[in-house]
Amino acid sequence: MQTAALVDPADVETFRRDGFVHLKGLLDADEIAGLGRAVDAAVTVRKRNDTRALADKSPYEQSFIQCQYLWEDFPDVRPLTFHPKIVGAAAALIGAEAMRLWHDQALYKEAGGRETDAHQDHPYWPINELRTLTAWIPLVEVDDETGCMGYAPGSHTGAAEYVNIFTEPGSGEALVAKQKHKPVFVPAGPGDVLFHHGLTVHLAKANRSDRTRRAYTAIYFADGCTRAAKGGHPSLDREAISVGAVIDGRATPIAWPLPDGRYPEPAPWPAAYGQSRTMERAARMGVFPTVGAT
Ligand SMILES: O=C(O)CCC(=O)C(=O)O
Repeated sequence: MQTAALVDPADVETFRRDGFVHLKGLLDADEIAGLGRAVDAAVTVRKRNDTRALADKSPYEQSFIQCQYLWEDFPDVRPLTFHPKIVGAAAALIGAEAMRLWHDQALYKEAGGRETDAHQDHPYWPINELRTLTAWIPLVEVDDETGCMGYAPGSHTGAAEYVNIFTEPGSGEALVAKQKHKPVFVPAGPGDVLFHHGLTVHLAKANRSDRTRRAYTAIYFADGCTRAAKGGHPSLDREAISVGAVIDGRATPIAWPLPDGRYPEPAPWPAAYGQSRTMERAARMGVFPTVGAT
């Protein structure tokens, strides 16, 4: 049985008060460098069919290259997605005995990439309970120039609001304007992990540098959460989780503590996904694994 990563009680308090916390040096620099190479290799393969220049992408895609569920088709990424220090810290922050993975993703903001519009994550997810959080893991130094994250302190205690950052660039501004506190921008480097609650209002600066801002994120939720009525989501629909049911499918495995200390095995993506135009395009563009890839 793995033991909980030691998280300073002051950090837990900060997370619960502000809705985000910066854990500096949680991972060893050499270890994160190796894991970063595994993510790079995965992103290169996933994006092999996407030859578009930044200017030819949609505004949403100009915020970052997004590759989700990387742990499934790239086993070398699993030690990062299921890192006991990261998921153990997530459990301590949210106050859970066991955590499940919602999904992981690389978010690479290209040189010249636009800002990430402000939003809350939870409204995108059909999960009833608010026991969700994201680990945002920089693979390079990330600052004002390259596109660091910003969080509105205390916003996780406010109302949930859906912001359509996918097709309405700039739509996050109204959400920021409603917050009691302005976003605090947080430079961070390899080895650090930033955690934010599913309801925390957050955004990221544009990348004004000539380098890619490489970041990797994983979203976790407390074991026992249930499916909400709103919308669909591959993390649920692939495993036919019905509304109101506990979310316990193979797409959302226990991430901490790892049963028998072993990484979970992914489930194949249903063939129906390959037939949906939207999903087929997402797989071709590298956002999702291709059907039959795992
Ligand atoms: O990396 C970014 O630019 C945005 C990240 C984000 O929105 C998230 O992790 O929820």
